[in-house]
Amino acid sequence: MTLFTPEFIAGQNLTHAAALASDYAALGEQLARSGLDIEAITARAAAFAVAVPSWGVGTGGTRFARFPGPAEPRNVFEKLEDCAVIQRLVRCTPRVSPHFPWDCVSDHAALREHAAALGLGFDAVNSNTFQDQPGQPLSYRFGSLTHTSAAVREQAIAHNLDCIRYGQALGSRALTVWIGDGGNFPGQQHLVRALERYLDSARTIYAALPADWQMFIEHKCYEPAFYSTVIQDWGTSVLCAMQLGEKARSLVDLGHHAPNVNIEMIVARLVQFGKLAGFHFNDSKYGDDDLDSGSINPYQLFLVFNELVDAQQRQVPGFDPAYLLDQSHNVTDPIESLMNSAATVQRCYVQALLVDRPALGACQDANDALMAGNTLKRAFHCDVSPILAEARRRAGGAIDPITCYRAARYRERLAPARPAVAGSGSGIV
Ligand code: RM4
Ligand code: MN
Ligand code: MN
Repeated sequence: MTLFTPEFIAGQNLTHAAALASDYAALGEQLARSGLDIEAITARAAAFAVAVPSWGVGTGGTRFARFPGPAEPRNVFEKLEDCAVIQRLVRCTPRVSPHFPWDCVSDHAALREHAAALGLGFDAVNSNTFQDQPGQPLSYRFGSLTHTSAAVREQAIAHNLDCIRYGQALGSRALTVWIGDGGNFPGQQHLVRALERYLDSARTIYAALPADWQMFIEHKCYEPAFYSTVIQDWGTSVLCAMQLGEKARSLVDLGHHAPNVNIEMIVARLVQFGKLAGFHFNDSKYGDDDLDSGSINPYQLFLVFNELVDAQQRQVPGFDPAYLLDQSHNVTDPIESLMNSAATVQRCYVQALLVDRPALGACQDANDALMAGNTLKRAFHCDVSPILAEARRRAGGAIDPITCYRAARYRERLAPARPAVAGSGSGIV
């Protein structure tokens, strides 16, 4: 951590400062021709934040293998140190989303102080009833909140209540619930009864939410249940959220849909009915690949932000989605991947700010499909890199975060102090 001092970052920035100043000025002139004030846009970029998943700083893996990298974080304190590196360099990731029991400690208030000393706060807390923990009395092999056994359901509910308490101590204001429950074979589960059991369990959790908290319900179409996942899509998730009440909303993880699903349209629907909790940003080619945001389909991410900026500008009441990353890394350094993703999400937000909305609305009214599409593409094709880099520079971050990170040789220097541990809690598996 002490590697990334303001002096070190400023020193690294010297190499890029002149080019940035000139690119920023050129982009400013270009935008001014369209009536846009670059300073206003840079201010919006600077105000943008996306939370980092604590589980993302470990190397993930697949069902087949995990290839740990050097100097992996071994506990939540070290995970926070890595998150602080990300924030120091990109300056748009001030909060961390913790996952329990992976991030459990004996004193959560002390953890909060540790984070604050690193310049970090906490975002939504995540419960985990998709794995068995050592010493756990009852197994989640056949489900958790929807299990046929009341005792298993009670254990899973109790864990979620614990998560709310941990989150209160950490300063969080939301609980994200994702369950892997479901069936692998037709006939394995009674489809209606499984969802009834979910609603019963979820009601108990909902009732324990503090007044200013929200419950984020996360859907996913498959895996680990390959035939009939209980909370399989946004329809089921929003129906449950509506049953539970005001404080429950649907969370959209971009990787949790079948290929080619129109996710931006789902977002528009959730916004329209006041039920959008927020996002787990990542990208995928096939399913829940958990790749870096925008690495496969950056236009889709832009179109999602196009809906979000539209809602922001229409001043939709209660519109305040949570932005979180959720990804896993098999072949890259997690710090680098998370920095890339954070910058890509911020980039799409800024590009969406450039959309000429009156022109788009006129095209829509006139049924000018071609020019409507071109209006969006015009914003998407604009290279807003100088705005992102300038926002980072002004906030004390790196003009070029990856180059700056590599120059410090963080992993190499940290490796002796962070030897590999067998069965480390890092990563998804
Ligand atoms: C799931 C889902 C959840 C995350 C876990 C680790 O696939 O995306 O959000 O908590 O992975
Ligand atoms: Mn997720
Ligand atoms: Mn996922």
